[in-house]
Amino acid sequence: MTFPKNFVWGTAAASYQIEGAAREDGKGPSVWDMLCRKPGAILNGDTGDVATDHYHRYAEDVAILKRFGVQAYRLSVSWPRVLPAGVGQKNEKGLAFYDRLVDALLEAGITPWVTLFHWDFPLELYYRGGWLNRDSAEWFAEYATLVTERLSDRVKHWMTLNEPQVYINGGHLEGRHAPGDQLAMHEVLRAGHNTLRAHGRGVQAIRAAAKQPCRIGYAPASHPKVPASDSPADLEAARRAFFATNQKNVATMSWWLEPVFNGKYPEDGWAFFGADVPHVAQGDLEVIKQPVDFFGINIYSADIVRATPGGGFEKVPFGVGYPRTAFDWPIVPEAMSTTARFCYDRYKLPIVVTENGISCRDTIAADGKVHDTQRIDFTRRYLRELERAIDGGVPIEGYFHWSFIDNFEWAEGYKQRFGLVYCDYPTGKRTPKDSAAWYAEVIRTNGAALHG
Ligand code: IFM
Repeated sequence: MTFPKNFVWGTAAASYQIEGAAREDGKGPSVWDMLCRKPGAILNGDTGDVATDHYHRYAEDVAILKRFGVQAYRLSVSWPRVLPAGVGQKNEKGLAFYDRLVDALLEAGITPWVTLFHWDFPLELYYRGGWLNRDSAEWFAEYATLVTERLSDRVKHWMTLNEPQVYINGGHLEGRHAPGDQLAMHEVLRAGHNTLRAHGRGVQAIRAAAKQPCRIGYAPASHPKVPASDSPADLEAARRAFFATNQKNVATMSWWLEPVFNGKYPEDGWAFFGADVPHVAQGDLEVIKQPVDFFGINIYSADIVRATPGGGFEKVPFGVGYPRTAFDWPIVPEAMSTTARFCYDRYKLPIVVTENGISCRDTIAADGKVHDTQRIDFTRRYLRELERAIDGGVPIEGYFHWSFIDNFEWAEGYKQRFGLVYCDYPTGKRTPKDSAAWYAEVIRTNGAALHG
């Protein structure tokens, strides 16, 4: 059977999406706290003020993870909770929360995987220019050092940034994510360059401050491309489409991968963005290209792509009634196998699926349970494709289901439920869904239950 013996089965969540306690124990505001106060910015005027109240209920949450045999939990640290102004004065109570959480996880036999930045950028630093300011890379390094000094006696798995494409594109170009800006392309690319520099400085800071050997990764979003047929021409077309930088936004791959893994911006993107490309100071690319230990990748939907005459590619429209999630994202399980394959072929780093999951219109049924058969079916299909990639020789070290619990889905507020555990927001009551028990069995059998 395919999943290696030491395969890591995990779940994931992120600070602003679950913690709540937005103004407690000395936490500073983040850009998301700010955006949530802007009329019309978030569906139904929802905010992360309380979210799932994980800040207070973390012990109960860890007990649920333990009950379902989850081996690893991917959490993120809230930068303004530990450094209220982003730099300078640290907040002891904020750091103590992550001590408690990490200790509880370890005591439950669950390995913490810590992401340093999952979008809750300190508001005070936004007022100083945010990612547009070159100093942002140094601010991030200061924060990374603080967290590493505090947690690395217990934490051995680190990720720097989650989905830079999404917070730079959504937050700085489209304005639907925090900080809600709609900047010119040259400014968007400048913010992107600085966040890439922050990644590099973050890796350096973790390595310098870690109290024991550790593994460091990066967790970009993916924009998977799946070939329309088994033909080699379509496969290569999908690969070219996956790595192409050819649209007037930054929701692409190579722009975010080539500097990190190869120390250069992709040539097609550099030509495509023309006068808008960022100023690259001497030494920047060396800083960005730090050796990392694994390639974290978040995988959800995909485009279907076919070859066109002359070596081109084009998207194939989804047919009428094609299966979709509650978010309306097309369900394309082959996204797993092709994305893992393309990333490994090009960068030769072990892969960890740092996010994968589905939003469903879950409800509590008359029997008090949540029968989320669509989530089970989705996850089974995606995991089988992951298995196919492993069979094909791609070293895949782990899988983190997004998400452990329903949570604040950014501009969509609480409408989209991604959890294995249902959260009744008015009361905070947790109800593990059928998928949680199913996933527990997948973990217990190291994947054999996918075929049961
Ligand atoms: O909820 C988000 C997460 O914060 C980042 N990746 C995608 C998820 C689902 O949209």
